[in-house]
Amino acid sequence: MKITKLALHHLSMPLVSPFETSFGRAEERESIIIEASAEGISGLGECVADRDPGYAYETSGTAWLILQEFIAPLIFSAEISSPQDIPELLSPIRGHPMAKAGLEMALWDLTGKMEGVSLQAMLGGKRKTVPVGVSVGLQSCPEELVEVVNAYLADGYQRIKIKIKPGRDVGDTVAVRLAYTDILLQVDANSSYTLDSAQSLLPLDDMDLLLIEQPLAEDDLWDHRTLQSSLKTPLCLDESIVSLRHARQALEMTACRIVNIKAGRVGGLTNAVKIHNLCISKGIPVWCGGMLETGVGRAANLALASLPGFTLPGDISASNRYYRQDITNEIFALNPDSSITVPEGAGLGVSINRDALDKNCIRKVILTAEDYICE
Ligand code: OSB
Ligand code: MG
Repeated sequence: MKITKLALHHLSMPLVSPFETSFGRAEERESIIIEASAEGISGLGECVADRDPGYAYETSGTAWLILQEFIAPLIFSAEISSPQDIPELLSPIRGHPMAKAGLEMALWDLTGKMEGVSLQAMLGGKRKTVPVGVSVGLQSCPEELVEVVNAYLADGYQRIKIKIKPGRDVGDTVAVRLAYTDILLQVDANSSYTLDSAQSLLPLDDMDLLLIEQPLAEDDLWDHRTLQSSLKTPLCLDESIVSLRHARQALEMTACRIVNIKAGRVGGLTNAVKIHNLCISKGIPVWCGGMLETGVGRAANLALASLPGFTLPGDISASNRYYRQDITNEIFALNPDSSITVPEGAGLGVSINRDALDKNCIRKVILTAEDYICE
């Protein structure tokens, strides 16, 4: 197929409650929704880069630039036979995985709609529902955190992840563990420790955690290996796994025992599936991370998480945990068994609520093949 039009919508959406991590506090979530058109059909993608470069170096601003100036011309000049060709097609652009992943998602959706096949089926997922948990941001004090966790447990979430940072780690975790001795519990530090300061995390090793996520720097596989060797609890890498090669090297050196897979972080669903396949072959459990996605990215995460290697609950909570009004007509709700149902419609299986999209849009651009190709 030949892509003839790309529409980019830069969104800023109010979160139902502020989300605080070791890298900052957010009351809104930015994203870029990408609509790619060919043969009168269009597909949706979501670029998960946020306003600030706190989680990763990409931002909604850098992704906007890269999409317009570098990705769009490559896409318009190519004959695309499968979304799986996108990583190779975009390989002349170094880095910027979230910008690439957003575009690739739109082509998965478009292909699925053209062929009448769901993303789940295209990726090879089978399960009708996927187990999910909730990621709980830093609160003002441990007592407040326990109250927030209590409310999510009451909603039906059966796995809790809490954010930690230096000075807000053991105390917070002990408080939740003492309040709820039996729940599935894990922590996420978002790269806020060094090998030295991570010594303060050693008491967590006796709190029956599912995993400790990304304690050390993004570009530091080696010190994760050292830390993992001193812990019984599995380390799980998020930020550090930016490619299939990093995943392979992390597993070869036992820098972690579990992998968090986010399509945005690794340049798209094609690469995400490859990392999943590698982890299965090595007996490493994986789970699907989240980036506070809208219904568009959430639909993609559900399809991905339905693959057989995703054996731990994902950070794919119900729509109402994030947004009062989402931009899709489909709203994802939590099932009583702490799962969410995978969409079955063609492509992502979701449609845009235009009013909601426009209401949250801070800038928009429409790019056409003629704008770029001079004949
Ligand atoms: O580290 O997993 C993370 C949100 C934004 C950026 C990074 C992370 C997160 C979350 C929330 O933990 C996951 C979600 O519910 O979408
Ligand atoms: Mg994380």
